[in-house]
Amino acid sequence: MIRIVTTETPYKVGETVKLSGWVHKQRYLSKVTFLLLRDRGGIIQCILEKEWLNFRVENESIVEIIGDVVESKKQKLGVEIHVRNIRVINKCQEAIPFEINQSELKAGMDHLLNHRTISLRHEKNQAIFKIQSVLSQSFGDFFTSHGFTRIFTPKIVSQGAEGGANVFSLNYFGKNAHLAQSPQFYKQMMVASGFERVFEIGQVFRAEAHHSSRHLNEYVSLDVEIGFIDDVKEIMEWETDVLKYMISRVNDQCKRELEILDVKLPCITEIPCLTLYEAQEILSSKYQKASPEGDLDSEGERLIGEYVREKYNSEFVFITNYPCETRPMYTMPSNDSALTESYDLLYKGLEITSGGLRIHDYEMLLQSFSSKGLNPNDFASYIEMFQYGVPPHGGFAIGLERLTANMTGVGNIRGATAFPRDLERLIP
Ligand code: AMO
Repeated sequence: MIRIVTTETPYKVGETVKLSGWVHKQRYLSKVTFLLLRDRGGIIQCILEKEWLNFRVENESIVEIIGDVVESKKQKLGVEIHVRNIRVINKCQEAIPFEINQSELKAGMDHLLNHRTISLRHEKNQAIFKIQSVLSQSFGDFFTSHGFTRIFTPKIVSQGAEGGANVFSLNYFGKNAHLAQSPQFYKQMMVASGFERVFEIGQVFRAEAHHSSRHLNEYVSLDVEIGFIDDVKEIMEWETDVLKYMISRVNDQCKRELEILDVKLPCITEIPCLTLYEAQEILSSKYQKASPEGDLDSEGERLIGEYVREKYNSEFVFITNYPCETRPMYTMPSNDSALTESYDLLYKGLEITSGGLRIHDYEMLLQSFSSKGLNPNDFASYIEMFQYGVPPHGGFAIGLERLTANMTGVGNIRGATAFPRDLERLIP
């Protein structure tokens, strides 16, 4: 008999089926034992009577059940399983470190992360990572259907691509190497190699010594790079369109998960846009909040998130026109100004994306590297291609965990990361 999975297979009343999974919860009455069986699809009630009445096994053990499907209006699935046979496949041998068959996990974040295989079994965590899976899949599907090529670029690199000191170093057979901060140079190189439109879904590494609810030291970057584009607005339109598509896919494919998390996704029509200058002015006049030179800090982002929700009824806002000083060396400057053709996207007051046009002129790029105090020779394998015909191009990157955390209402980015890496955590 083939194993069926709860909620994935329509049940036929009267049919005999085989199910396997974890023993979620048991309740013993004088004439009946109720056993809730959990598998990747959800939870189903199984009824043990007569010779099975005194069957006992620890919760979280793995069992296989063969039983009859019986109509039950009280059950969400509309059916329950009357057990004909139950077999223990692998017993849970130790008391689990915290209860997972309650509506909420009642333990601190560290404890939950220390025992990740247990906390991930909770249905809210199952829902978060299923939504994350659909987000990444739909991101890829959207761009594939628009003529983009999926690329895989190295994560062991000779130089950081984002500037700054937040790079991890490693010894690469006696040479100094780094873990990639982003696929920035390589996605541009793939555009220059003739692929024109590329995307990548991959891990990147930031040696940021932050204790924060929004920073990881390893995260998944959803990257896009588009050739033959010379207006940053077009890039913002691509991002708006992919987000609309990703949200519609989650709404279609994750109804059960959204219900478990009690989450309603935003409806994007148009994303409002503020220049950095306007955002800083709003912060100063409306919230008496000073901003760092050429940027917003996390509190400023949060307040701007509140502002656009009130004013535009939007959970998203683009912030544009950052100055050259606060953007990386590859960013295209605006004509006749010290600003750049770049943007950040905030979602519920948290930056989830940076993007913009890139410099495609060789001399201008050399100049930009030098003005940031970087030696162009250290980046020669990237810079040299700009002598050989590179189209105008630009792109963006979305932090998958930040997007997932905000979408699922998880307050801390670690909750949207299966196995987070932060200042203290290297295991599990
Ligand atoms: P940036 O450095 O702004 O831009 O990163 C893009 C997005 O990645 C996410 N992110 C992080 N998520 C978790 N932990 C971190 N430490 C972390 N750092 C960044 C954020 C952020 O908006 N190459 C450019 C993108 C581009 O222009 O194409 C880049 O990496 O969501």
